Amino acid sequence: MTDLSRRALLGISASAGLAAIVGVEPAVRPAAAADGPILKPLPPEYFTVYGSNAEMRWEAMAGQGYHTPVDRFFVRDHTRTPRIDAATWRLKLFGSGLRGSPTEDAPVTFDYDELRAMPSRTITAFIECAGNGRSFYTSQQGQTVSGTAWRLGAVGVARWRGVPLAEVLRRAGLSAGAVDVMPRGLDPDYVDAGTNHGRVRRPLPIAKALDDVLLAYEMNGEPLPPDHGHPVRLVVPGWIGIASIKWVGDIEVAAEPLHSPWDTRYYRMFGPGYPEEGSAPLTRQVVKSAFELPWNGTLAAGRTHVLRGRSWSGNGPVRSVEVSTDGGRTWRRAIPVGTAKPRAWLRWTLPWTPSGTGAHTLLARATDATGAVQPDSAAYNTLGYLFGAVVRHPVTVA
Ligand SMILES: Nc1nc2c(c(=O)[nH]1)N[C@H]1C(S)=C(S)[C@@H](COP(=O)(O)O)O[C@H]1N2
Ligand SMILES: [Mo]
Repeated sequence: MTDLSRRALLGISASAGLAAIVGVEPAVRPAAAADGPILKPLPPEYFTVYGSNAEMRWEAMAGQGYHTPVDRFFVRDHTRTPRIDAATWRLKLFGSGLRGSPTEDAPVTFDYDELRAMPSRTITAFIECAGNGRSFYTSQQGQTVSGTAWRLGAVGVARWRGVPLAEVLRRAGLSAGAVDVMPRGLDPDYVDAGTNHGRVRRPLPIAKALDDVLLAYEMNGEPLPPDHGHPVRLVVPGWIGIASIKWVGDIEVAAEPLHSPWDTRYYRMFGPGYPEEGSAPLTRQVVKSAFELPWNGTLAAGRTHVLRGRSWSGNGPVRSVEVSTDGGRTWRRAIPVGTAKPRAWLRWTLPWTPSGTGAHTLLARATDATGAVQPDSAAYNTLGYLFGAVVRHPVTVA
């Protein structure tokens, strides 16, 4: 039996069985046979697809406004996008960090309408995969790393509306002793090399949880789309994408430190120079820049082009950007477009009149408000996280 037909059979029998016994639609519907892992269209002019992950082509941001439209926002699914019915969905909170220590079997619950009725907040923030830029460890530094070979398109900036996580924790009875919260997704268990790691979940320290984290139900003014976490996801500004758990079903709140494979086995630095168990769990993203140009694209000779790009950092706003059009020999200050937002990017431009024809290398190097500047090379780690070095972007002038 093929994988597809097996999935189809399982899907049909599971839904028929549940409907017969319970008589209601389950909150998480089995995937239809025709669905790929990602549900939204992935046109090749906007995306490069790697299985259940889809990277935005940076030229798709050319001519766009500040935010990344949903139709070109990258998707990173450990397994596949579940279809979740907001009407039957419940958010469950439990654990030793809540008053009365409610258990997983008898949690505090909120439904979708209750969440939407709470005071809301809207923020503009990037979500970026910790592995964004991973392919450059190999192509620029000659190093072998494992994981999806992203270029720079595993990042997007959206306007997120939702309830501050702090508000929900307070209403659930947060106690003074809480140290960690652990949101968990409703997508299928993640199985890696024969090991079932369970549902995607990652602990978040209470200080960050109470600071600026959102339980978001809207993205760019629309209900959260299925691929980006419908009905509700976390948005953890400035932090690596895995912190922003999609399709949140429950949140454990604990008076002792929590762990999961996503803060022990993954999303730490491993390799030479790091302890056996890896670095501390990764939190903030590093400074990065990208041109709104195709990779290896062609620019017309003999005229002036306005180069455009965007730079961002998990430490705060980007302060300045320099651009080199001669492979890094000379640098010019890029012209900011609008103001840099603290949790998102700075747009910039620079006119360039190429001299001669042939291969050219464009570089952009940003400095953020903390003074952090993009280095020439990134610290090697076996899983290829946090590639923050200046990227050498090839173009042909013809
Ligand atoms: N439940 C769940 N949450 C998840 C993931 C996942 O596979 N399952 N992927 C994480 C990772 S690694 C990233 S980079 C972001 C990607 O968010 P996006 O797909 O909306 O761009 O979601 C995070 N949240
Ligand atoms: Mo990620």
